[in-house]
Amino acid sequence: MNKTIEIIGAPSAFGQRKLGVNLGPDAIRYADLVARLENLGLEVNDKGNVKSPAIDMQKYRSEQDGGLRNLPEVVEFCETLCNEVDQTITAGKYPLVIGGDHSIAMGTISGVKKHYDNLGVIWYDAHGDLNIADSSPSGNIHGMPLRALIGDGHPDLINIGGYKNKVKTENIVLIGMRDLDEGEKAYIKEVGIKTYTMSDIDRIGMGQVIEETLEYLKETDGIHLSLDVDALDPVETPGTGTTVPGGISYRESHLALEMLHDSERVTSMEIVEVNPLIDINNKTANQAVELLVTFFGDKLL
Ligand code: B3U
Ligand code: MN
Ligand code: MN
Repeated sequence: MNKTIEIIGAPSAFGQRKLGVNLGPDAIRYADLVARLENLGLEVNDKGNVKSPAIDMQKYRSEQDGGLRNLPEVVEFCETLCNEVDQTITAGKYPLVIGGDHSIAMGTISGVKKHYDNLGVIWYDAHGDLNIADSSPSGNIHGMPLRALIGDGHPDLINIGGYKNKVKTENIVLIGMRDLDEGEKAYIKEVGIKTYTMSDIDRIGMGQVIEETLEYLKETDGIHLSLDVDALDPVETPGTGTTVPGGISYRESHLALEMLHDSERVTSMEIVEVNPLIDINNKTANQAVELLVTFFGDKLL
């Protein structure tokens, strides 16, 4: 990596219902992110956290009818993040966004996509995050960002950054899937999104999953990696809001990130859904940092 890595903290909890995920960026910083990347000989600049709308506790705890919880806050947050990411890339730096719940991906990717004609996206997650309000079982917007980036959903979500249709369905690879809602399953089949479920990973192995992913995305001019820590198995990685058993191991995740590093194809990254308030001794943030150190080029030998 010859670029400066620019860390952008995205302390959103608006996309779901568990406070603490907004503290994720600092939990990751306190696990020594900057020093550990600098130890690899890399140039690192921490931009701090983007400005978040205030959390109104009463509203946050309320039921909020309408199927899109905290919509104005999510939109405001993502617009700000989109601008920050855009500025980082314009300045020739490598954006590393640390979340924050997964709704922030609408901000990150809206900023990234301004710089690529044919952006690929790897969505490493237990979930597809392909809901629209009507198919969502929860009204939580962190279950909708990928669909909004494709161009479906509430106008305020699909137009973040002032434009729509940021990601083509044929440029997406889902890895780690094991909790898809019925509407999401139907949508994946209808539009044909490349998907690796946990059983695919078990059958062919993570090495082949990543090789095939890179081959599948060969026409893209940049790849964004959106890594939700709930892709990992909750026995090893407990500090996240919507855990699903039977996940990707910490070890398989290192392999994936090592191979993605070696490919030199991944041009931006975000890591999301670290929630220190439901973690054990900041274990999940520590793992996030270890995974990032691997992604940015540390070698076992
Ligand atoms: N698909 C469910 C659950 C979920 C999605 N993303 C997370 N959980 N983290 C939903 O609420 O949309
Ligand atoms: Mn997610
Ligand atoms: Mn998830």
